[in-house]
Amino acid sequence: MSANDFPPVTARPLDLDRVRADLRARRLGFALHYFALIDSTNSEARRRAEAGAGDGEIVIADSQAQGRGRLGRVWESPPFANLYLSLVLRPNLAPAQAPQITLMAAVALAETVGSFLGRPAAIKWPNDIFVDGKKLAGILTEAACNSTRIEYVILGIGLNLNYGTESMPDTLRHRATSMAQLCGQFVSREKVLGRLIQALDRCYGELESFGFEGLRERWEERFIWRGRRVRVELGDQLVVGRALGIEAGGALIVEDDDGRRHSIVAGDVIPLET
Ligand code: BT5
Repeated sequence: MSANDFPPVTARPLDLDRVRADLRARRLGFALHYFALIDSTNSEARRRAEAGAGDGEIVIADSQAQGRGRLGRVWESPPFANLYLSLVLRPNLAPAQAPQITLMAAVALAETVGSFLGRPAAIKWPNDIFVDGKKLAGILTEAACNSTRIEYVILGIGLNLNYGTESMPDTLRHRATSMAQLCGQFVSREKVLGRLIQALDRCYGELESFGFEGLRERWEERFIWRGRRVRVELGDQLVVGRALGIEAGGALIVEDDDGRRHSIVAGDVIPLET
């Protein structure tokens, strides 16, 4: 076993009673629905939301058979090692503000991870959490809106905790990391889960009560490419310039060499210098 792999002493179910006992949250996590194995916590949370689940209910699983990323990509979800959770949110926000939920979650995740590691975690646009140049966590938000309001948002989070490099598929080994790899020791899933729910609770409350501005500043402080030159490929259009930050709607702002500002909603962004 290498220093980057970990023995399977965490091969036990999450102890949610412990999480509940320590949880200090106002709105989130009063209902924690646990599954040893599920297709995808996002799919289960959506089924529950459609059946009337309330704001703040959380679906959590020890493993996922069809964990997903964005655009149909796979989220590796081995059993007992990591956190896979999805929140049902019914925010008091207009549909145009739905992307702010994802940005808010990135801030809460980065703050939680940073407090455990004792050093900052970075956010890679749109919503990956990176430490030491490797992906530690991802967020998948799926919203159901009508013309005037958000009906619900499913906020899915995958956070690698005790995932050893040797357990990772080859495609991830050099691109992904886990809290245990970064700390050099096992990390309590219950402790991180509790702190993460509390951070989400705090940031979600802030977003609804005070708006997005404060969260935007914290997002931009952690933005991995802030001020750096990037290349953005938008279909057959190419934008080269400096990444400045994000707009309230979640678009990336890139200023090209002629001083023109572009709002990037989707596209591949590649940093041009280190
Ligand atoms: C994401 O997608 O990063 C969003 C991931 C959200 C996963 C959670 S788990 C709970 C909930 N239920 C679900 O079914 N999903 C959510 P994206 O930006 O598209 O990144 C996907 C890419 O990340 C993959 O193509 C891989 O390159 C990489 N990847 C896959 N599994 C990973 C892992 N465990 N750790 C780090 N990187 C991973």
